[in-house]
Amino acid sequence: MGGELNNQQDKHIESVTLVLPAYNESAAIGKLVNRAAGVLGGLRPEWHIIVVDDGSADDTAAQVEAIAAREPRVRAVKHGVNKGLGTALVTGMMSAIETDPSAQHLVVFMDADLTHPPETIAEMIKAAEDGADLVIASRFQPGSEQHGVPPFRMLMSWGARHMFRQLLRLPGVHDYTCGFRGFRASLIEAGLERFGKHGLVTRKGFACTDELLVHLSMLGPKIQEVPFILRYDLKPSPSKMKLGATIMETLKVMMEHRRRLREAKKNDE
Ligand SMILES: Nc1nc2c(ncn2[C@@H]2O[C@H](COP(=O)(O)OP(=O)(O)O)[C@@H](O)[C@H]2O)c(=O)[nH]1
Ligand SMILES: [Mg+2]
Repeated sequence: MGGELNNQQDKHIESVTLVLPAYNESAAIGKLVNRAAGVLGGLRPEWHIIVVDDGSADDTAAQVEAIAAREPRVRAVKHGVNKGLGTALVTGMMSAIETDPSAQHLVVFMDADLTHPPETIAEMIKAAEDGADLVIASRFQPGSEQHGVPPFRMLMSWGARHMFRQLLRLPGVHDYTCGFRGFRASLIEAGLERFGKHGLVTRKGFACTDELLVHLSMLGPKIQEVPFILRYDLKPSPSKMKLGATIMETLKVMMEHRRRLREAKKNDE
């Protein structure tokens, strides 16, 4: 069967691609891409930034294209219409691994709203070189901080954290719902092979983030968290998360995964 992960690979990270899913992020995107380009350039000579512009109605794509005209390592991949964060994640993953699906290529996903510091990518590379296949920038590690997060959002992430830990308990994982993560390209490729392009992420909305994690966890990757400082106070535009839909979809992801684990256990017996 395809979709197997080779855990015996060389752990060195040679190249990094940062994928930024963006929907109407004109207030943040230009500033963020320039800052991230500076950070990545200081980390590895081989780096790329891909902005997945998901049918934005503002000049998000135009700002990225202006930067790309002078920096060929930056590019925009555009959806003609808004297809949702889940579809944008898949587009970003496929574009990122197209030319380099190797284990030495780290693909990092991050919000495009200035709340996730690209400087944390240095720690993510270190964690990968220590052996991780999947690195989570976590809000729940010693050294993590959260600034400016509205109380209801704090409650939601706290609730999701405890429910995921009760129901699924992935070793080493405390933060199941943050979109700031690094994946070896080889893990993404194995995930796409195992679940298919339409099966790795089926949720169109924000629960896609949790779904991607639980699906990839089935391939047995080594997962490690690094702390980061969430600067929600710097967010220049309102959140695009639909609260009610995200809660419902997240519960579905948890239940589906529990069912899958139970069936797998039954088949083993
Ligand atoms: N491609 C794509 N990205 C989206 C969509 N909705 C939100 N995003 C991006 O997903 C990230 C998370 O959204 P954000 O508003 O920051 O959510 P929050 O940080 O959870 O409040 C940001 O980079 C958004 O631009 C969408 O429909 N498509
Ligand atoms: Mg955000």
